Parts: sequence; C-alpha cells; structure tokens
Amino acid sequence: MNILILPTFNEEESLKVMLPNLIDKFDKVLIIDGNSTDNTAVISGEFDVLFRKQKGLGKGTGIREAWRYLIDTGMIIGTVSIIDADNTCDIMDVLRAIELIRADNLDIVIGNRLASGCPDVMPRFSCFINWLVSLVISIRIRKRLHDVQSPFWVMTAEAMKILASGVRASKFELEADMTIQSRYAKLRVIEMPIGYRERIGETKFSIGLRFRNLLVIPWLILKIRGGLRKSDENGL
Ligand SMILES: Nc1nc2c(ncn2[C@@H]2O[C@H](COP(=O)(O)OP(=O)(O)O)[C@@H](O)[C@H]2O)c(=O)[nH]1
Ligand SMILES: [Mg+2]
Repeated sequence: MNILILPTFNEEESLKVMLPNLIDKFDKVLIIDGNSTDNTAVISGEFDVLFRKQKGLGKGTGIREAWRYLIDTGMIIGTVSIIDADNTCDIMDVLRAIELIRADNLDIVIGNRLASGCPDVMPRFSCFINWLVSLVISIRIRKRLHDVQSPFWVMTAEAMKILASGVRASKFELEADMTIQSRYAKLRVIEMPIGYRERIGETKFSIGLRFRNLLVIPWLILKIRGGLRKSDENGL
C-alpha cells in the first residue's frame, strides 16, 4: 500500500491543482488539516481522500497525529510519503522515490531541492539557512545531508512507525527532528534530487515561526551529542 500524507493549513487553491493529479497514484491520500479557515475541507471533500482535522497545533503535531492515525488503523504496510500541500513538489518524483525505496531496500528517501544549486523559486537566504542547518546537523549526526528541511519525505511504513515513536516536533522543526531521529534509529536514508516549483498560495512559515526555528533547531542540534554518544556506547 502506498499512502500519501498532505499537511494542510489554508491550501484550497493548491489542493484544486494537486488533488486531480495525484488521487489515482496512491492507495490512500490522508489530508491532515490544521483547522483551516478557508475551503480546504470543501475541496478535499470533492475527492476520495481521508480528511482529518488535527487536534493540536502546528505542522509537526499534524504529521505526528497522521502517523498515529495510520498506526492505530493498521495502515502500516508499504510506503508513506509526505509532501507539502502547496504544489511545490512533483508527484512523479514521489513515485520515483517509492521505486528507489523498493529497488534499493531503503528506509527513507529525502528529496533534495538543492542538488543543482539554489532553485530559482527559493530565496537565496532560505537556501543559505537550509545549507547551514544541513551542514551542522550533518556534522553532528556524521552523515552528509544537503536539504534537511525538505518538504519531501518518502519512507517505509516501518520507518514511519520508528519516527512516530521518536519525533517530538510540533511545528516547522519537524524535518530536522525527523532527520535526527532517523539517524538514532540507524535507518537507511538517502537523498534524491527533486524539482521544486513555485508555491500556490501563501507560505505558512511566518516570521514568528522562523524565529522559533532559530531557537528550537540549535536546541535540537545541541541535544544530538548525548543521544549519539549513548547509541555508540550501546554499540549500535
Ligand atoms: N496539518 C498542518 N499543516 C500545516 C500547518 N501549518 C502549515 N501546514 C502545512 O505545512 C506545509 C508547509 O508549510 P509551507 O507554508 O509550505 O511552508 P514553507 O514550505 O516553509 O513555505 C504546507 O502544506 C502547509 O499547508 C499546521 O498547523 N497543521
Ligand atoms: Mg512549502
């Protein structure tokens, strides 16, 4: 079974474009909605998707609730993909990543938007911050990754279960936390170059949330040392 999770907060315009293109390519599409105030629910209702309103706040909380739902309902066979619901990612890239997971027996494929430099549609400053965060996390986890804050994650359902038990992120530090947890669990993670298009609709990554990340991500990084050392001592 191939499941796609789309986290949404006021993404009606984007969903109108995305859903017709992807609905027949997955066994299940789960929209986890952060209590949108626009027509996200109405547009979703026009398609054969599972639509759930999250209880807590933030993208990280939403994704964790989506994982919990899949685990509780026994949907833990095959692959689970996550992309932003903003039309920035190409669904064909997701299908390629699913193939790669199967062919190479991997646990997680992270879409790398920066493989051929900073994409035209991404502000240079965002590329720089992402490059820096990726570099520092790479050093700490001793594995080179280039786009740790990627909106594109494809994993086995087993890997999802493992991340669900370790990830604590509530907002936009989610991807950094997923990267770190995947390393603790010694999952087989690779990056795959992906395309990155202009977003439909407004970004939800507000100035306030960016400042929050400036505090939370260094905190996550500082905590890494202890965790990895513990695993090393255990001989993992
Ligand atoms: N479930 C859920 N999704 C959210 C929330 N906030 C943002 N999102 C979604 O998370 C994704 C990432 O947000 P986005 O605005 O694309 O951030 P950017 O890629 O950094 O510009 C989008 O699909 C948003 O609709 C939330 O509180 N809950
Ligand atoms: Mg986005």
